[in-house]
Formats: sequence, structure tokens, C-alpha cells
Amino acid sequence: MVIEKIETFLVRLPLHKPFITGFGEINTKETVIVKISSKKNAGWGEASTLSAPIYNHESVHSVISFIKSHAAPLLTGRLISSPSELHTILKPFVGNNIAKAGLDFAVYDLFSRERNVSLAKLIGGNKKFIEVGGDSIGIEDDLNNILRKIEIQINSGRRRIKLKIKPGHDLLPLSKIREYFPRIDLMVDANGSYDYSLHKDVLCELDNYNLLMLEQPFPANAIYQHSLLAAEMKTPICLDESITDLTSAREAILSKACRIVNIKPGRVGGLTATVEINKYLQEHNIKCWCGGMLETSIGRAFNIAAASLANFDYPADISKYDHYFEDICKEEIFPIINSRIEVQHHFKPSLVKASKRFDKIVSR
Ligand code: OSB
Ligand code: MG
Repeated sequence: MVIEKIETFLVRLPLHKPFITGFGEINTKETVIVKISSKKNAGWGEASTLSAPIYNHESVHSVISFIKSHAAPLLTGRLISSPSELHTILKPFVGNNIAKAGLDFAVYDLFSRERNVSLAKLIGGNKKFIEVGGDSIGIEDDLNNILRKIEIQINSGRRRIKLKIKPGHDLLPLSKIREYFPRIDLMVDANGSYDYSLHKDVLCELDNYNLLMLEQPFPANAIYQHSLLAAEMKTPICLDESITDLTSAREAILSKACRIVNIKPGRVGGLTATVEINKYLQEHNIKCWCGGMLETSIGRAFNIAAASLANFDYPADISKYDHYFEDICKEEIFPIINSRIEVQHHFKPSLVKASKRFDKIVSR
């Protein structure tokens, strides 16, 4: 298959309510949709970055600029015989993994359509269903509202609750949650907002709340600080922002910085990198799970395929589209039933449906 054309579309999706995390506040989720055309077909992907470089160094602008200035000139007119080739072709460029993932996804979708096989099958995912956890509960002062949100999630069948924390918003909400829900599977995500020398003691106190895991307490490049904390805590450390590729995954595992990894296919450069990192983790007895970046249905299709791989052993962060006033697709393309999403093992037109609706909007 020869790549004929690469296009990017910047999409703005207003959220119902601001989503507050340890790295800041998101009011509007922006994302970049990527379309790659061959002579006969088109494949769609999503580079699910944020508007500004607050989660990692990428932003909607850096993604579009990377694709236009560096990737498209290298890829246009090129013959691709397997979707995993893209990962190798883009390797000389450092970082920019969210942008690379948008391209990798679009090429996987293109192969999936041309060969009539599902995304899960292309990467070797075998699960029939994947389990999803509750939507991340952002930082807010009203603890009763946090309890209400947890109750709603539990009543709708979610078996894992994820709370965002930051310094000053940790022990108090956790005590309150444990008072009302002593036994739920509960995890916390700090998005890198703590510092080892300032907050080691308060972090060690998290051991009193029987947490499933503590995600990313320190900034992305603080692998050594994570390894110091991991040696002192009973709660398993999970890394998200720190794991950007196979090298950083190896670095974290060799330093014993974490016992669990949150793999976001978008953050690590796409599905080929996801398979490669997962294989390494599996060989080292490290479990993982599929995180999310508030993707639209287009991006979610690739997360579901990733979560269908063996070794993805905890519920995924695949939130419902109603984070937004309206998704670009207006209806749930991947319905969540009893906290599970069915994995498509035969080529089904869900992603085709999502991208058709999107195509209609952008060509107006
Ligand atoms: O740290 O997992 C994170 C959203 C945007 C950026 C980073 C993160 C998140 C989430 C939401 O926690 C996960 C989702 O439901 O898509
Ligand atoms: Mg996270």
C-alpha cells in the first residue's frame, strides 16, 4: 500500500465540567484527528494530546506541526507493507510520541480496512470483552460530591474507582471514601504533582488506605525518586507519564521504580510500541492496563484493541463519550454494558461509522 495523502484536523470538544488533575485544569478537550489515504481507501487515527503541553511536552500545535513538517514529507509516496513498519520509519525522530501514534493508528486502520481484519487481530489481542473502570474523579473541594460520584459509578457496575490527588488533596478525601466504601477497589493518580524530598511521609501514609495502586506520584523523568518510594511503600507504584517508549519502560523496571504500568497507546507512539512494551513487561512479570486521554470514539477504537492483549490485567480507563457536550459521533460507538466493552474480532464498521460522521462534519 502506498501512502498518497496525510491530513490532520484539530477538533475542540467542550467538557460538561472542568476536569482538574495534578497537572492543571482542562475545560475544553482538544484533539487531532489524522486521516491517511491510499489510492483506494482511507484510515483514521487520533493524536489525543491536550491543548497545551501540560501532560507531556506535546500539544495540538506541536502534533500538527510535527506531522506536517517532518512526518508527512517522509511518509508521502512511501510503500508500506505492514503497519508495524511505521514505528521503524519514524524512529529517527526523537519523542513526539502522541503525534507518531496518530499516524500509527491511521495506518493500522488502513490495513484493517484493506485486509478486512480487526485491529485486535492485527496486533494479536484475543480477549472477547475488556473491562472498564470508573471515569477518573477529578480534584474538587466538595467531598460529598466525590462520594456521590463514586456511588453512581458503583451502582452502574464499575468495580474500580480512580481518584485524582495532589498535595493537600489526598489523605482527607481518602479517609472519607474509606469511611463510606471500606472495600471498593480504589486507586489514586497524582499526575506527577509530588516531590520525593517534600512529600515522602504523606505518600507513605497512603499505605493505610488499601489502594490498588498509586499512579505517577513524581514527574515523568523522576525514575530514581519513584524507585526510592517504591522500596518504602507497600502500595504498588504504577507509572503513566514516565513510560514513553520501550527504553523508559526498561529503565523503570530495571530500577524497580514500579510494579504496574499504565500503557496509553497514544502516549507511547501507537500500537506497535504498545505490543513491544507489553511483551517486555510480560517477560518481567509486570502487569499493565490501558489508560486514556479523553479520546473520541476514533482514539478509543485503538485503546480497546490494546486492552484486548494478554497481560492487560486491570480495568481500562476508557471513559464514556459523555465527558463531552457532544462527541463528534453523537452516539456511543463502543457501548459499555455491565462495565464491559465487546472487542471486535471480525472487521466491523464501527470505526468506519465514527470516521464517516467526522468526515461529514469537516467537509461541510
Ligand atoms: O493521567 O490518566 C491520566 C486524562 C487526560 C490526561 C491524563 C490522564 C487523564 C485521565 C482520564 O485520567 C482517563 C480517561 O478516562 O480517558
Ligand atoms: Mg495517569
